[in-house]
Amino acid sequence: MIKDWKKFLWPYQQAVNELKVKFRGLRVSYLDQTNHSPIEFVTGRVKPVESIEEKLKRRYVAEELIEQDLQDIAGIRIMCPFVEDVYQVIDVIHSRTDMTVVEERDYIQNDKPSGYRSYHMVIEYPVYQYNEEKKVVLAEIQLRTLAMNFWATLEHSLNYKYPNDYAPEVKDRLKDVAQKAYELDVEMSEIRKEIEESHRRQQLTQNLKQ
Ligand code: 0O2
Repeated sequence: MIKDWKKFLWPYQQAVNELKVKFRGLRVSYLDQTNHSPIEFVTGRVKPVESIEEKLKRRYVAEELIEQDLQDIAGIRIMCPFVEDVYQVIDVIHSRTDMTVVEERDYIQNDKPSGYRSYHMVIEYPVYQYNEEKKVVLAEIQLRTLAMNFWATLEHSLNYKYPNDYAPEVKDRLKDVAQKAYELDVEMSEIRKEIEESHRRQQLTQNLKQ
């Protein structure tokens, strides 16, 4: 087993720190330059050692394959106001030259059996160590709306406290809540479109009057 976890996890911690700064900076830049940021807030974490060990065991991952098989040791979460914003940020991530997308899972269009929705991207991200040696680590970026985050956060905390203790009816109710959260997202997007369209029409009328 890995003896020096601090040393092993350093590049992952560095990746999380740098990515948080970059995506939070992007939000500030959007707000400075436009009237809307597709990023509401950003969080990040390095997977705790106990969770890494549990996942290694559960998936029968050999220690020498840990870096390529465990894609979420470094995890970034980007919360977006609207569903369209999630896809906008995905495009931004694809266009970046400082990270490379190697895998994507769209759990927004294809929700999980639990009702969970988010967009997952695995990226390769280089960090530079004291001797200027470059180390490329994998990091998982989860993108979701505020409504998806509300559901996932509460469901995760319930599952963490009472693992696998749900009766089937409770699972169904949780799934139902996830669907309602998604309907809120869809409705908010429609309202936004209508407001933007009405604003556009007003501007057009004003321009014609001038
Ligand atoms: P944490 O604390 O958020 O990191 P696996 O990791 O083996 O379960 P896989 O295929 O590696 O599965 O990854 P997957 O399913 O694409 O994504 C796993 C992560 O997505 C989870 O990480 C959660 O963050 C989130 N997730 C997936 N399904 C659910 C769900 O039903 N409810 C909630 N709340 N989150 C979900 P971790 O490691 O479980 O937790």
